[in-house]
Amino acid sequence: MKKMKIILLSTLFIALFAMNVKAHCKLEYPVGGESFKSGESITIKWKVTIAHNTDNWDLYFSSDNGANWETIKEDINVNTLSYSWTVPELNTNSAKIKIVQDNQGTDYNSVSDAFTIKTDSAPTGNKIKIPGTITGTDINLTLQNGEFEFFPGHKTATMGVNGPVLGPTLIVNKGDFLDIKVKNDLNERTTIHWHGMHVSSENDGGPHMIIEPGDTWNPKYEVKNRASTCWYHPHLDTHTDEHVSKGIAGFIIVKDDEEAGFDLPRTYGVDDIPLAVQTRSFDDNYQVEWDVNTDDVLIVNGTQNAYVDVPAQVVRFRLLDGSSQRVFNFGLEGNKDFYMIATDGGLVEKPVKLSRLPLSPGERAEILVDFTGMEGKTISLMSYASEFSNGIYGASSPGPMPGMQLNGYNPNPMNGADFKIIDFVVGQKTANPVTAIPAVLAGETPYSVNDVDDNRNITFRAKSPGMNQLNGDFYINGVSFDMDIINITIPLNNTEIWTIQNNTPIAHPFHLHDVGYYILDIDGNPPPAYAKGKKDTYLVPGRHSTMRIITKFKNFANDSIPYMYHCHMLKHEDGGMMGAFVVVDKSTATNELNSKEGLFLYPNPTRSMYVTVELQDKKERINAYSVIDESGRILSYHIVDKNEISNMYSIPVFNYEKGVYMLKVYSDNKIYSRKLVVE
Ligand SMILES: [Cu+2]
Repeated sequence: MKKMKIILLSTLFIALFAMNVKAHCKLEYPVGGESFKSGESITIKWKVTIAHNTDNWDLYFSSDNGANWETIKEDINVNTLSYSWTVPELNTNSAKIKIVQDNQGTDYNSVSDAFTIKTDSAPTGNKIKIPGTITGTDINLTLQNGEFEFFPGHKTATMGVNGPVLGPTLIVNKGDFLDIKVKNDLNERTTIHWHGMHVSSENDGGPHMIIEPGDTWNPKYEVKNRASTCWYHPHLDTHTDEHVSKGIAGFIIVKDDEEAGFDLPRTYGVDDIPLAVQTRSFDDNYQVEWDVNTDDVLIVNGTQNAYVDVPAQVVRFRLLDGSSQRVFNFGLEGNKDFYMIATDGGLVEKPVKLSRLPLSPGERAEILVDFTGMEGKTISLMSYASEFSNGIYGASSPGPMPGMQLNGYNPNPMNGADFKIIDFVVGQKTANPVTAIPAVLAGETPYSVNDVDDNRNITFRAKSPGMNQLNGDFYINGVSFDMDIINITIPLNNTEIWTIQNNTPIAHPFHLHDVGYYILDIDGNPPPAYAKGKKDTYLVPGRHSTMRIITKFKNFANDSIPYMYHCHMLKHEDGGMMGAFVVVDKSTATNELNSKEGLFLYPNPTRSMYVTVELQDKKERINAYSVIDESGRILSYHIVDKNEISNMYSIPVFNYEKGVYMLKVYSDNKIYSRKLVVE
């Protein structure tokens, strides 16, 4: 009986005791999200949150997200609320710490979220390749087929420049006169376009400047750009995606005195690091796929799961979205601030403090990140694509609603998700580090709307409406790209506003060759702070959004070889979402053949592929023209597409034999006749 009483009492006692000892604790450091280096000493901290008892603490560690626990230290005195711990030698991003009150089991514990541990000698992932450089004005580039191991142990057929994949960084100075030899050792034709460079159309490397296999193309030009980050890539009609996806792309870094006057990092590969960010699709045999929407492999400078060593100081990154289609939403892990110092067109007025920077295919930006005091730490550059609203290639749905299909797009772990671009592994400072973000830089003065000579409309629409329309093709001003048609003819030195209206459900990056542009407004609102400098590519939102840009077509005129304006989603571009424009210099139209009766015709006599017709009265419009030979036979009668009607038109003459022809131009209320001499 007495024994029974004791058992009852002790049961009661245990129950009471258990109620009294809800001694809860809270881990205060690490809490998760941190990154530690193996061998680093950290102080684990915790606090008591509810009533306390006298039982001691046990500390545990998991390297596999809590599946298995190892003891760090048991029986730590109850009055101690921290413990100094040396981080073990391993690489994991799923490490956790657990504090447990001794003898109380897992009911009374606190577990951190996952944190990262990286060893000194072997950070997780693959060390990035920094492209080699070519300096000087004689530049030799060889386009070649190759093989590259994007996946260890598996060879992928590639195209590269002076190597199997990607190409060297060209480092040039404003004012340099470049003599570039591009030898095509591929067994197919291609072109090389200097994206962002302000050069004449014959040097621009658009679809008309074809380099046949075995041939060498020799563009020669003066560098007129301000200091900036440009790039080069193929631009062959209907094959751009294939040639870029197989690996042809390289940086161009332009330097100038203005940029040199600021205290900015500029030691290439050390504190001035180019990052070509691309996504790719590979088939089951590890071969590159193009003209697809299944890009699920991220590479930076050709490296998967990349890291780069950076010094513990201010570091400059030159970001390029070199993807075929994907838009990235760049940001730093933990929302650490960074500073944009340059857009496509070079330095901006002052650094723009950002936590996010979206870039679409073709766009570049230069950013500064301050790693001061972060020796031994690793921080990831991320794409926070979960923050994209639908209607962007990169969001969870590329159309405004999930039902609008894009073949092969989902499932893809990158779509609408946050993912790592690259790890920055912070090491020691360099000898002469840049330690501060400059307060001011130097921007360019945008063109004034008061100086505008002409306005044009550029309208995007899907070829066929309906739930399948995202699969393309897409039209600009109602037509597909045609190698033989010049869509827009622009007088040299015209300042123009282009209103780009996107009547499709998806955002398209609009790229303008030759001159770049300033964004006036997007749907009536000023552009975001990171898009206020000069751009040459920018994402026009979908669903009837309108972007207005202003630019001036200066320095270069050529009646025959056009420049391009196009969507820089390469699948769309190859599918015809591109147009051609020529810049024409009518000051050369001086003789009798060129100008009379209110009509300019130039060049005339011509050896060009096109001649320009321009009505002096800008309000008059060219509706049609005909070409008649000396025997009176009509060789051509062409009605101008209604989207291309203006007072100017470029007439193709490349099919005509040498000789004298009669050109008839039909305007709204007049027919002009003019002798045309083809030499
Ligand atoms: Cu597009």
